[in-house]
Amino acid sequence: MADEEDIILSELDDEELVLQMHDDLYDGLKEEIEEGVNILLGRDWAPYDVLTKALVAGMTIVGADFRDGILFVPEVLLAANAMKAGMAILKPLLAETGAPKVGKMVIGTVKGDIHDIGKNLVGMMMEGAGFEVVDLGINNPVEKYLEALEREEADILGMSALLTTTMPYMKVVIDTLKEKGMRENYIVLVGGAPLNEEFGRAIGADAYCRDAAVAVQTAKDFIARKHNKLGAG
Ligand code: B1M
Repeated sequence: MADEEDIILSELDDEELVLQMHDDLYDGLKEEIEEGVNILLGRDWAPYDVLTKALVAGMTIVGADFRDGILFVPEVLLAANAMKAGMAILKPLLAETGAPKVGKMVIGTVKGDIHDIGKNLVGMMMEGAGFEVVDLGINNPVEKYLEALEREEADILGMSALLTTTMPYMKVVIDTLKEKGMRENYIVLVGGAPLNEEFGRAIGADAYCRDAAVAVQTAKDFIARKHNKLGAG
């Protein structure tokens, strides 16, 4: 049987290559992931398909084995780094050039939470759809969100949380916006693996977004409604 070193990625067909990329992501092989992404792009794959079918699907496998105690933090970090390297190649391709900006979003992962892959992906897809994105990074306290929203005159606040222990912090941010009389100034979208629609409603967000594509569509819908309202008023 061929061992890992014998595999020449460019000689695999698309299906084999995608499966191999899932393995390489699992093993945290950054250079192989970069090579795989470039090969698929060279075969005229749409950047979004490379992202979802090769990278995000691979990360789902990593997630399951992390949950089941088969993989541990150091391995998952390596996988995350490989994923980010692949995403970096796709980023400029997902971003439309010269499109008029349709709105501005401030996005960040909430306090206590350092997961940023999903948030980065949402940011990339939003930029690709013509939004201006201000990325606050990870571990954001409420003050940082509020300060950025005002400074940037943003339309949308996006919050990400990947832990059941950090998702309640989204309510802290929304409640503070309400206390300061700022809530109505912003469209608040939330996302992250442990959330659901019910949670989004319960904390007073405008919408829960299951994934990056839904985030883009939801943002577009809300911005269109905002413009209609302004036009009517
Ligand atoms: Co952590 N981790 N992790 N982790 N990690 C999870 C979340 C976990 C579910 C794994 C598991 O047990 N199966 C589990 C949480 C369990 C729970 O809360 N119930 C967990 C845990 C426990 C932990 C630690 C506590 C582990 C430890 O230290 N013992 C620790 C916490 C650190 C902290 O934050 N304080 C920790 C650490 C880490 C790493 C650092 C090793 C690494 C993060 C690296 C990084 O992000 N730079 C990591 C990773 C990679 C994961 C998993 C495996 C993958 C997350 C990911 O990137 N997914 C994850 C397992 C899982 O989620 N299944 C896990 C891919 C990404 C594309 O999907 O982030 O869901 P996702 O984003 C999607 C949607 O959710 C949505 O769109 C995105 C794209 O489609 N979305 C939004 C996300 N944010 C949005 C914002 C929006 C809209 C949509 O705004 C508008």
